[in-house]
Amino acid sequence: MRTSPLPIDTVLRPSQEVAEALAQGAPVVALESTIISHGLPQPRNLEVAVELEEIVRAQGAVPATIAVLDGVARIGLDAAELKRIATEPGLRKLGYRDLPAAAALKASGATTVSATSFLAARAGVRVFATGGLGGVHRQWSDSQDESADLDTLSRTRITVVCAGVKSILDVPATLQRLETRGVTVTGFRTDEFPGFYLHTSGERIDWRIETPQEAAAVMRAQDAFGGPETALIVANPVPPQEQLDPDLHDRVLAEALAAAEREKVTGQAITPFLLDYLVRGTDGASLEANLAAVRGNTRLAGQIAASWSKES
Ligand code: PSU
Ligand code: MN
Repeated sequence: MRTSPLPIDTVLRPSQEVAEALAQGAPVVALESTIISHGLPQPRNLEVAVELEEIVRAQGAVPATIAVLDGVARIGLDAAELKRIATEPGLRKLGYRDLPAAAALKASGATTVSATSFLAARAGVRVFATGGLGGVHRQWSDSQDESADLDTLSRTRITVVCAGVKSILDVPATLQRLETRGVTVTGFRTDEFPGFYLHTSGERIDWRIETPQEAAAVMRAQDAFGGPETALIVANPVPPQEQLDPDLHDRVLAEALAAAEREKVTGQAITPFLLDYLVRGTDGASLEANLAAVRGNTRLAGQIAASWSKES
């Protein structure tokens, strides 16, 4: 005889503050943890994790940083838990598919966009801020490396505020996949898809929104239609004055891609490898652009969550 499923609270647990906010319909913003553990160098990563939570609070919303700790997916971390994510050696990087194994084996790990989106939606959090999404890698036809972020966003009702997709990727191919998979893409005060470290990737997008209220209106329309639970991407470019110098970007990225090929870096390791190469190869300038993007996205996500909770 088959045993009945475990109750969800054995694998997924919101903090008390997040649970109360959700019960009251107050605004909540999900934040991912892979950017902290694998995307940013120490010790800046912990400072950033704390700062992003403060930015969410300044918009009148409750931050919910998401990670798996000792086999439980946690929605909202306290200061000691954030520190664990930022400093624990060898912390895993968990995508959506890794969650059941991590839960059963009582493992700990930081969650990527795919795992964070899934867990946020499961917990009832609708708005999520990150830096840049994963997507289709260059030379996809050899590696078949397409981030699981895209698959999760094609079947998860979440609003992701991001500075586009990481510029280490094949951006046109990623936009094409998002179209095929039915993910709604909007530009916040822009007609061009942002380029993560760069203000623009040069790719056109079809829908432009001007205010957080318009983003919330798109979300209400998604729910009015019902149907497949797809995501909404709000692409928010880093301001031109805070972007990485485009020539420096292109030069160091070419070096980084060549190094990854030489050193045969593949799979989960490639994204952290390339991001780290860029930080070192630009003397930290890519890090500043990355942080400017994440801060702006977090602020806008707070505003969208506030608008969404007011009107729904
Ligand atoms: N954005 C950043 N830094 C990061 C990431 C995104 O500014 O480190 C992470 C996200 O967690 C994203 C992941 O989901 O990189 C994509 O990894 P992969 O290409 O292995 O799917
Ligand atoms: Mn990948």
